[in-house]
Amino acid sequence: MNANMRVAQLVVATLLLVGCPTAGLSGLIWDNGSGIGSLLPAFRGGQVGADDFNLGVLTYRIIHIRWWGGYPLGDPYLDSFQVIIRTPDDEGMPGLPFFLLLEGPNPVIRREVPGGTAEMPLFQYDMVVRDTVRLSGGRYFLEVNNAPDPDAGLWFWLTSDDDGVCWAYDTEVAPGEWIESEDYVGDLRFQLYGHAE
Ligand SMILES: [Ca+2]
Repeated sequence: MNANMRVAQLVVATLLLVGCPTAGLSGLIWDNGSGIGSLLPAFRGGQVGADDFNLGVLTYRIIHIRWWGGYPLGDPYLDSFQVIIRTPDDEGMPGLPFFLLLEGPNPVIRREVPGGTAEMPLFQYDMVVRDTVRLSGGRYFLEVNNAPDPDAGLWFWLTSDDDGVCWAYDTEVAPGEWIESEDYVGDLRFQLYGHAE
């Protein structure tokens, strides 16, 4: 290894340590983030959403999660995100929590992005994963909720297309159960960054 390579490694390591949410971001390992589907909220107020991803056969360390959303009432409030990675249950639905990535040690950076309207601006959210989150190959679910308390306001997760499938933790049709989206279809818009180990 020559000196230039050492410097380059040091720069990369420094970027990771600093955790800048946008600079030096590489290692896209799951991409549901390229498009914008319907601007209509994918879920009813208070519902929690999740979508699946598949890492194939390799083991990955997840270092950064990015997702997009907005506020149907047009008034961004103080976010309080809970981000959870779940394994599938026996029926292929979102199952037990595998990693709970809470807001406290994982501050979420919010910034407005093009594509919204004056009444409903759209936002990108970036979270540096500070814990060691290592996922062996296979299928998982990413759940993101933002203070799903109607008194705190409403937040919705943008979809990335209009024909994919996502899941909602239902509060009305089948309380306490995950249901597969049928009436409000679309993959949820998110990206995972990391590296194979
Ligand atoms: Ca999906």
